Amino acid sequence: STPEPVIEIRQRADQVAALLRADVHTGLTSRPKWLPPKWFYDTRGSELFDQITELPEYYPTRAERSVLAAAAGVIAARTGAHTLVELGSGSSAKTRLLLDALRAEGTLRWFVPLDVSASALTASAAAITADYPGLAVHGVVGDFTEHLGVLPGEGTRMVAFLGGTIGNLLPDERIKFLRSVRDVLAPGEWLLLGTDLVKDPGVLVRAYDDARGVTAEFNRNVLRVLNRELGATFEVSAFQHVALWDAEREWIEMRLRAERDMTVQVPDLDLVVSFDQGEELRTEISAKFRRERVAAELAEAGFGLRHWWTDDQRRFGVSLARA
Ligand code: AVJ
Repeated sequence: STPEPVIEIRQRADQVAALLRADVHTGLTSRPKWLPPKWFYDTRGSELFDQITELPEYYPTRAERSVLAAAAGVIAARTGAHTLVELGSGSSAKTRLLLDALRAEGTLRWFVPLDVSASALTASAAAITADYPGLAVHGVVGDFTEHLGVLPGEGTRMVAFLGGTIGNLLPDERIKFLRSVRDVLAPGEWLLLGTDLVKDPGVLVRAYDDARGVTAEFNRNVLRVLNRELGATFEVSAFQHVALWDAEREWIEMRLRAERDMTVQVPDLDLVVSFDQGEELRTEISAKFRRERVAAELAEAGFGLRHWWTDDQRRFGVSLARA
């Protein structure tokens, strides 16, 4: 019989709540105002993100999947990984391509998904356990920038960080994060990293400002999270979705623009925040990469880039790096 998946809690709900309060206080009292993108992902936000991945304009998910479908066999043969660790695993959809290849290679023994969402983790751990008999599934509830700690598993480990989520970190946060991954790996273990690539700005902006307005809803959802979790009084529909390409820093920025002067109460923080008409709140950066930058940042963190793949249209890059 299949064993139950283990779920290890490295971050409890009350700790998440304290981090939300601290982030919102810092961000809404800064100039310009900002909020970290991790707070998009409540149940509704995760559903909206899943819808985004199916939009015609949002190519990264499909492009990365096509790379993984083509490269999974080589990844499995080259790494011979016994443990697959997936950071920010969400619903673990693309993970199955890697699990299948490692199973075919005959090395797969452990799967360790790490996600901030206990509900997403529990659901995906149960589904993977059911579909991969004999696989030990050990989920970790935590933040990948804080709770890598000691990674469970055995044998050679491969840490997968897919979807281009590394692009949501600022350059100094990225290097700190990559070093923390390097620190939990032994020499000879592996990092598989997905990065969206620099391309025509029109294509990029459309991917973050789709015709159906799903991304706009996803963006505004962060205000609903603040209303629910902190008793805030944001009038969600009075904020306009903005997506722009910063050509110098090579990242997409999402913002919410106040359509008129507004005062917002945040009772749980004893805070009153005012917005001028047209004022913008930054909610996400999504950096786009070139191969040279990926290689340089990996090297700075102590990794060697051993393989680089892209889809046939060179929209998305996947790197296999050795610690
Ligand atoms: C899942 C974080 C990689 O930055 O493209 C999608 C999130 N934001 N549309 C991204 C997102 C707006 C996505 N990541």
